[in-house]
Order: sequence, then C-alpha cells, then structure tokens
Amino acid sequence: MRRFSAISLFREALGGHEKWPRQWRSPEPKPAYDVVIVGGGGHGLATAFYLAERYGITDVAVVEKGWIGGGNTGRNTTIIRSNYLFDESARFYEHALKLWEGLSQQLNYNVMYSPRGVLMLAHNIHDVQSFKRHVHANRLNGIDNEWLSPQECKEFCPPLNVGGAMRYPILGGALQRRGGTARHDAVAWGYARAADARGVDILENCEVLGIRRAISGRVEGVETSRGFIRAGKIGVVAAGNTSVVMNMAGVRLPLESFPLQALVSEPVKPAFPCVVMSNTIHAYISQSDKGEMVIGAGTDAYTSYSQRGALHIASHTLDAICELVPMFRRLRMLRNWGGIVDVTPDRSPIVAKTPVPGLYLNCGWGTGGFKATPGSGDLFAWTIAKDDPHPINAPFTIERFRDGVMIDEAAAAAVAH
Ligand code: FAD
Ligand code: PYC
Repeated sequence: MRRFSAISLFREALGGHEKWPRQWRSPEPKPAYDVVIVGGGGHGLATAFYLAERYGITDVAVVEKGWIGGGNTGRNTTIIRSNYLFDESARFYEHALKLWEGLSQQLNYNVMYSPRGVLMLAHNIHDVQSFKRHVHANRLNGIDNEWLSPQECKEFCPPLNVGGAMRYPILGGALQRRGGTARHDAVAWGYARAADARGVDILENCEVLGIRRAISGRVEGVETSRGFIRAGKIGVVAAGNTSVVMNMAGVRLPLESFPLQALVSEPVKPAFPCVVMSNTIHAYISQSDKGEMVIGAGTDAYTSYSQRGALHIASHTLDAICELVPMFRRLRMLRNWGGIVDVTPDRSPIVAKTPVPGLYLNCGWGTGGFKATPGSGDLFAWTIAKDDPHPINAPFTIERFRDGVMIDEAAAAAVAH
C-alpha cells in the first residue's frame, strides 16, 4: 500500500498523474519467456505489441524497474516530425510518422496525435542555409517540408515576434505541416493495453540486475529484483540506463548519458497554434490539450544520471522564449523535470542485433526518440523476430562506430548535445 502511495507521489511530481490509469497490476513472472524486453517505455511496449501483433510472438514479458512510461516516454515534450537530413534517418522517422497517423485506430486508444505543424526557426545565415538544405533533401525523399519567410512564419504562428532589433531575429523557418504532437502517457498506456490484450506480461517494479549467459555465449535470461526469468531472446530498450544494462552482458557501448529538461506553464486557453522549435536557442514550445505551454530546454553540459536539469539551462531558454513570444512574459511556470537521454557519437540511434547471440539493442535516441516510438517498436520487433534487421534499421548498427559509417544527424536534433 505504502509503495503505491510513493509511486503516486512520483507521478504527482511528473504531472498529469490524475490522468494515469490505475496502477498496473503486474502478474507474477513466469519461469520462462520466448522474449524478454528490458524497459517499459514507449519503445519497449511498442516492441512487445508488434511482436504479438505482426509475428504472433505472445510469450513476451516487458520488465520495467519502475512504472511503465515513467522514463523519458512520460517526460518528453512529445514533438513528432520526420524532417531529418540523411536518407537513412528520413526513412526511419517517416516510417514512424506514417504509423502515428493510424495509431489511435490500431490501438483502439486515443493517443491524441495532433499534426498541427512543426516550425523550425532560423536565426542566422547558417540556420537559413542548413534548414533550406533540409527542405530540399526532405522533398527529394518525398517528405513534406517547406521554407517560410518571416512574414509567413508570423501568419502561421501569430504570437511570434518577427520584428526588428532582437537578440535572436527570425529570418524564416522550415515548416513540416504533418509534424505535431501526441499525448505521451496515452502512447505508453495504449501500447501496454494492446500488448496485454494479446498475451504479453508487463512486469512493473521489476528491475533487471544481471543478464545470464550460457557457456556458448548465448543469453539465458535476466536476473531481476523479482527473481530469475529465463528468456530465449532479450531486447534491451532502457534509455538513459542502456550502458549499465548492456554491461551486465559484457557489452561496452559508445554512449553518454545526459539530463535533458522540460517545463510547463500554468494552463491557459488555446493561444499557441503549432509547435515552434529553435535549435539555435535550444528552445521548443507547444501547447498541450490541458492548456499548459510545454517548453523544452537543452541538455546539461555534464554527463549524469540525474532526472533533473540545471536551472541556468532552463532560464536561458525562458529568456529567449520570452523574446520570441513576448506574451509569454506574463505566464507563470508550473513545474519542471528532467529525463536521462543516451547519446551516440553520431547522434543517431542503434536498433540492431548485438555480438551476443539472442541479445538485441535499441538505444541512443538522445533528445529525439519519442517521435520514433511506433517505427522503432515495429522495426525492433522485426529484428528480434527474424534475428535480422529490417532494411530501414539495417544501417543503425553498433558496428558503424567501428567501421566509420556514421549517420551524423547532430544538426537534426532539436537541442544542444
Ligand atoms: P524510456 O521511456 O525512458 O523507457 C526506458 C525504460 O527502461 C524506463 O522506463 C526505465 O525505468 C527502464 N529501465 C532502465 N533500466 C532498467 C532496468 N535495469 N531494469 C528494468 N527497466 C529498466 N523526443 C522526441 O521525439 N520529441 C521530443 O519532443 C522530445 N522531447 C524530450 C524532452 C525531454 C525533457 C526528454 C528527457 C526527452 C525528450 N525526447 C523527445 C526523447 C524521448 O523522450 C526519448 O527518446 C524516448 O521517449 C525514449 O523512449 P524509450 O521507450 O526508449 O525510453
Ligand atoms: O527531436 O523534435 C525533437 C525534440 C524536440 C525536443 C526534444 N527533441
């Protein structure tokens, strides 16, 4: 009883707690599963759902150390877009975007996908050149993205200040109209409910403490805080904590973990029509359906496993946002929080088999993996089911860091790394 109260307090701290459905009643772990997924975030739950839905693999457990969706899935600013520069990423994120479009129907759960348009602001000549390059590259890949003049930015998003002498003048913007937002906790719960209905076990408060391997090297199962669970295959999707979990299997990764933070204002009536991002300022804004302005800041400068960010990062963001949208000066902030993002050297994810037989890895989404959730789950399920990557995730290997075949998307990220 007391444990559930503590969890409610955490949820309270995260906000939106009153909307979270009842505490998931975790079943007792079975002694063995075909597949164990480590990490009950959106990606892990989506993987379990697609394993069951597409491949009929239902003897699956999702093992979560806290509560489902309590990691980055429940902490992010929910921006969805597919306007990435390189072909490999554009294919991946566009695959995800197409799945978002039908997700509420597929899960029979309203994930509140809202394609209200994502406008990325340019503040200097470099931004203008870089975003125009993105617009052209995206259109060659059949992905919508268009260039707007400052006046067109203002017409699309009237609260923006496109006037004269500013520290961060708006010189134009790249608009992806199909981009938008979705409701983060609904995504976790929608996938969880649909996976559960297909026979997947979701084990909360069950921390993975070790990965057992046979003499052959193949995985045997996971040591958890609720006992040993045998597994034919193991998929690790433990954002932020990936290195810790993969170390348990003896796999070292080129990953660093950083806190990334966000904040919300008091709720107000609908006032902000779209998503606005500024990579240069490291700020992004949208209005949630509850009325709060959802604001994201940059990553901390230091690696850490803390789930809160440094205050000076947030105040820099707020300073700049108040200049871009002057009416926000009158808003009061309600709460802030952080999540731990894991970042690869080329700022692109790993969705792949590992050198350990039966062990699969999905990580390195950094500041931008929420938008990928359906695509990531779908392609990771393919990879686990077939023991072979899908052509879309085939480039996203661990070996690319050894072989130098990077997918260097740093500029496509929304925030500083
Ligand atoms: P998570 O939801 O973090 O799930 C991983 C789970 O693994 C956690 O629940 C954790 O408890 C569990 N776990 C860890 N270790 C263990 C263990 N040993 N045993 C069992 N379970 C374990 N992306 C976007 O696309 N758009 C955005 O606007 C955006 N904004 C962001 C803003 C912030 C402040 C943050 C922090 C991130 C943002 N992101 C955004 C990134 C996005 O949130 C993540 O990339 C995405 O949610 C990752 O999903 P996941 O399911 O992999 O991770
Ligand atoms: O990738 O769009 C994004 C994003 C926004 C905020 C953090 N990441």
